Amino acid sequence: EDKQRTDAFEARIDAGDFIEAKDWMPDHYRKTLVRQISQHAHSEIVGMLPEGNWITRAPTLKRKAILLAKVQDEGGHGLYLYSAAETLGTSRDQMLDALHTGKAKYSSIFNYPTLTWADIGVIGWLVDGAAIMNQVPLCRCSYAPYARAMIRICREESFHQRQGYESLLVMMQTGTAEQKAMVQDAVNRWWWPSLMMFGPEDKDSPNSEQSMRWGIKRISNDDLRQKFVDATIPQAEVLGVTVPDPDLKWNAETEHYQFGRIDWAEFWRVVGGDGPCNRERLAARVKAWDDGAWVREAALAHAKKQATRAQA
Ligand code: FAQ
Repeated sequence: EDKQRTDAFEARIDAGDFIEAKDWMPDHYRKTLVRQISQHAHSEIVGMLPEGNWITRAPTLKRKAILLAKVQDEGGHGLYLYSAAETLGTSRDQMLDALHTGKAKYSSIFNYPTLTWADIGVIGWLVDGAAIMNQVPLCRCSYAPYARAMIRICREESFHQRQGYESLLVMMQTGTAEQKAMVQDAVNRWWWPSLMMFGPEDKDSPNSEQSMRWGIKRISNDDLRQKFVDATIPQAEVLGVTVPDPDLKWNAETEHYQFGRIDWAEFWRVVGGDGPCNRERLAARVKAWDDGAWVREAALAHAKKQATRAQA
């Protein structure tokens, strides 16, 4: 019977149908989605930390208001994504427990420090830029609740990317020599980690083949990374910065930029928990959870009281 159901499911996927929460799906499809969506949600929530670090030090009221709104959006993205994952039968408590005990991953990029104000602009430009490149195809993910969440998220990410690029343009066009150097230094530190956001090369990506077949991922890690480099280098030229890659060159035949070798040892070290800020990020999330215990207890006590009253 399962074989029949699986065949029917595969046929729907091949026909370009979207799968809804109550539809039958293979266990492995469900597991893959819970893994990817929950890790995506964790990335949004952990991703608030590097930028949150600069809210109190933003240089003007305008920049502070923008940054506050951006970080708040990220909290919202995390919540839509946790909700999308919950439709697959997992609970928020289970997902958070997996994050807090180090079992669930979140994007490697958020384990790097934000050393100067220019990092905030560069995160918008490069990190949100990479996020959009990866997330626009997810708006067509075969699992409909995830696809729907991604539509709204992508609209907001696009504002995030632009605010970052605009703040860098201001620094590069009207800033002091010191401010310009600060932007270049931030680009030097964030360039390679941004390319790593797309995940391992296709040949080393254990989940890609099945996820592509099921329409969970629509474009491969390497293809998205290439699209990102092709889109970003002209933007770097307008900005007046260079990327720290001596091997970068335009290939007129393929009409793509060729880029140098990514340090995969660094990538796996950071994914494995040993990046510059992994411990600090996880400790901040665990502390926030522990500090919020009284709120959860109060909410439960209130709900119980309401229920008893409704019965009486
Ligand atoms: N970091 O077989 P694959 C944002 C893991 S954007 C850490 O290729 P898959 C917005 C991968 O999980 C960032 N781990 O895996 C924002 C797997 O391990 P597992 C979040 C990584 O799933 C901006 C193993 O390596 N975006 O937050 C990374 O097919 C600014 C093998 O890899 C998303 O999550 C990595 N970079 O492809 C917020 C998008 N790459 O799970 C604040 C949705 C790979 O088997 C400020 N996710 N791994 O133990 C995806 O598109 C996919 O999951 C990929 C990975 C492409 C990330």
